[in-house]
Order: sequence, then structure tokens, then C-alpha cells
Amino acid sequence: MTTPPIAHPPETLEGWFALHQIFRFRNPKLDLSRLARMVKSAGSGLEHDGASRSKARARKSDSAAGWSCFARLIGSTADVMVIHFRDSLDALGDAQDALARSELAKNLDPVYAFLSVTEAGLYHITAELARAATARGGTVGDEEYSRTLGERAKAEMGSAQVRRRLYPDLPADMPYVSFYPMSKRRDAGQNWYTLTLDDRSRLMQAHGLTGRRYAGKVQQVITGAIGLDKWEWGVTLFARDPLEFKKLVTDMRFDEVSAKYAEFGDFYVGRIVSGNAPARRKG
Ligand code: 76R
Repeated sequence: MTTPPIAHPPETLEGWFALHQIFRFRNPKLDLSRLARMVKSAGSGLEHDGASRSKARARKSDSAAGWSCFARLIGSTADVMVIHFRDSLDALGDAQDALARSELAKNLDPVYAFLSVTEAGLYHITAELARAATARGGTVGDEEYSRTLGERAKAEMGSAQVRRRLYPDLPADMPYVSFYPMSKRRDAGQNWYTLTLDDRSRLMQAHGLTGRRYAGKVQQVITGAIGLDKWEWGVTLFARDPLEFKKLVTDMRFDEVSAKYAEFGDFYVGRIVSGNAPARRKG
């Protein structure tokens, strides 16, 4: 009998490819309302619209599926963030080209871009199947493991909760957005990637419980970037109240997995100016 490796990756499910583009105004006189007008005229599939979302759900193979949204950044080193979700890397490239050809792009200088894909990590299932494989004298990845995994993954793909993670909506009532890239630590003596799968599964379960306290207040989109970017994940949060970003991320800092293993890039915070974000509250 071969001993299963101590550390192996969790199985993951992927959905839409994602591109976060950060720009600075070339003309410092640009403001929010002019940006919103330019976004409207950039058009050609770049704006978020409900129709492309439901079409995406119904026909996952439709290469036009997905959406883009534009945010005005506040208090940042940059001015605009554009987030595109599309169901193939090529479709994402088309969205990138469409934006580059628009009037709006003539007014923008690129500052940063982050390429990733929506991801649901199956820690719990992978850990369970790995334990079962060991118990029956098999190995991770053997026939029985792969067959059961296929069934479990299919069931997960059918669940509304997982589909929401893989094919996220732009929440209609959450106009604020916070985006940051992150990685898990790989220091000697503090290395996420050498923890056992059981330990990682336990930590991620606790992470999920902490996060669930923000259900209805913050919508998170986790995108995996290993092999696509320098950072390992993108964290995109939408909220009705921007203070919820601070509260959630503070709670996460004290949650064991972030406290011990998380490393962060720059944070980009702003307000959605396109799509179905509600108008700014008056008074
Ligand atoms: O309910 C579930 O089973 C989903 C559990 C879940 C996973 C697997 C979950 C829930 N997350 C998962 C994965 Mn998350 N998340 C972050 C950050 O700032 C920080 O300290 C970390 C940034 C926040 C704020 C956040 C919020 N999550 C991940 C991953 C992939 C890691 C991996 O695979 O190793 C990362 C990098 C990550 C980071 N998480 C939640 C939240 C919130 C609010 C929830 C609960 C809401 C929900 O269930 O959708």
C-alpha cells in the first residue's frame, strides 16, 4: 500500500474567468458623472445587464455569458476599476479589447490588472474522500476516489450556493466594492501548503463560519489565480455599507487561517457607476 501524500490540493470547481483592470484618469478633470456617461457610451457588451446573466445561467457554453462593471475608486492611487466576468479566457480577451477600443479607454492609463477564475474549493469533500481512500487501503486519485469525486462535484455544481460562487451576480443593492489580491503564506514553520488536508479543511470551515455572519451584508467573490497571476486569489467584496468591509476583514484577521497564513496586496475600494447599482442616496 502506498502512503497517501500528507499534503495534496483540495479539488476545486471553476466558473467564469475574471479580469480586474485598474486605471488612472489621463485627464484629471474627469469626474464621476462624466465617467458614468463614458461607460454608457463604451457599450458593446461591457455594461452589466440582467439578460446576459440569465442567459449565462441557462446556456453556460454561450461565450458571451458574463458581465462587466465599472467602479469609481475612492482614496486610491488609481481612479477606475473595471471587473469583467466571462465564461472563457478568450471571451475575457474580447471584453478587454472592446474596452480598449472604446472612447472611455482614450481617457484611461492602465495601472494594474489581475487575471483569475471564480473558484469553489472542495476542502471538506476532498478531505472526506482522502480519509475514505486511506481507510479502504486505496489512494487519493484512484478509481474509486475519482468516481465518487465526480459524483460529488456534479452534485455541488447543481447547488444554488456553489453556482452563486461560480457565476456571481452583481448585487443590485450593494454599490460599494472592495478588491484585493491575496496569497497563503509559505514560510518555514508557517506554510499553508504543507498542512495536512484535514487541517486545511478544518481551518476553511472556521473561515466559512466567520464569513457567514456577514450573509446579506457582504457578497464575496473568490477567484483563484494560481498559474494566472503573481497572487494566488482575488477577493472581491460587494456591500451596501462600506464599513462592512472593515468589519468583515477585521474579523477575518482574527480568524485563524487569515491570522496565520494570509498575505495581502493592495486594496481598491470604490463605488459601482454602471450596471444595476442603485442611485446614490440623497440627504
Ligand atoms: O459556505 C461555504 O462553504 C463557503 C466557505 C468559504 C470558502 C471555501 C468561504 C466563505 N470562503 C472560502 C474560500 Mn472566503 N473570504 C476570503 C476573504 O481578508 C481576509 O482575511 C481574507 C479574504 C474574505 C473577507 C472572505 C469572506 N475565502 C476562500 C478562499 C480560498 C482559500 C483556499 O481555497 O485555500 C479565500 C482566499 C478566501 C478569502 N468567505 C466566506 C468570506 C465570507 C463573507 C464567506 C461566507 C459567505 C459565503 O458563504 O459565501
